[in-house]
Amino acid sequence: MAGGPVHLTLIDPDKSPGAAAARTAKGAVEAGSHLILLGGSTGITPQVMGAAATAVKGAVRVPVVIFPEGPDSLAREADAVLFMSLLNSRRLDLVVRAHALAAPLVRHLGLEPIPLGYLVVAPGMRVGEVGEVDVIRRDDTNGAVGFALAAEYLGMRFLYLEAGSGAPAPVPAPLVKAVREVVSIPLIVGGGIRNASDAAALLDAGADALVTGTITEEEGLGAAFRGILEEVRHRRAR
Ligand code: 1GP
Repeated sequence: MAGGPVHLTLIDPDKSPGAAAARTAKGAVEAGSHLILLGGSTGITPQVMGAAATAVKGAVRVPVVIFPEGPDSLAREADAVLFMSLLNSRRLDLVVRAHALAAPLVRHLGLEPIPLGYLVVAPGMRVGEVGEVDVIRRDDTNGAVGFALAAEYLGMRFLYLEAGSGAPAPVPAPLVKAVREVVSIPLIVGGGIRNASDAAALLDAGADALVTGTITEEEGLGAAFRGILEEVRHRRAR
């Protein structure tokens, strides 16, 4: 992407409501994160999402984007929403039908929809289970490439490779590299990124954006988080 890779901080407004979300966002942006994603829990209400978005927007000047769990997680106080198809789900609603129900609400709320293909790689964690996903095996580069190219050919603007929140290891770098070699849309990679060496391997494989969530929930904005940001920052400065 122009200017080099970016980092996205995922904050769960159920675990970090309102002012807590704003504190995390402020610290993350001060450390160099480029965008705040709000989401992560099932059953979030528009009120909780709206309060978090308002608080975060009051604290930082970066885009605030909803990582949706369904129409109930949408709130007009955010800037945009990942308008994402769960490409390898067995649930038709998560591939496209929920989108037909949510689209008029996205329009009504004035949220910018960001067209995105969401591809879950093993282990997949909770999203793999709840989303009834046929996860991409960690060595199945051909499978990942097929979905990635299909997403691009369908006109999706971004591809998100997800190992699942809290995954013991991120999406394998060779899989990211194989996808990078064939698609031209930006690659977002998340799930299980815990330290600078995870970040370095994924960035060197061609990730355009890294998403972290669990690390700030469990370890705060300490050395590991800053190490990840440092890997992103020095690739931008090159
Ligand atoms: C989840 O990819 C994100 O959708 C972030 O994952 O919580 O493991 O950082 P972690």
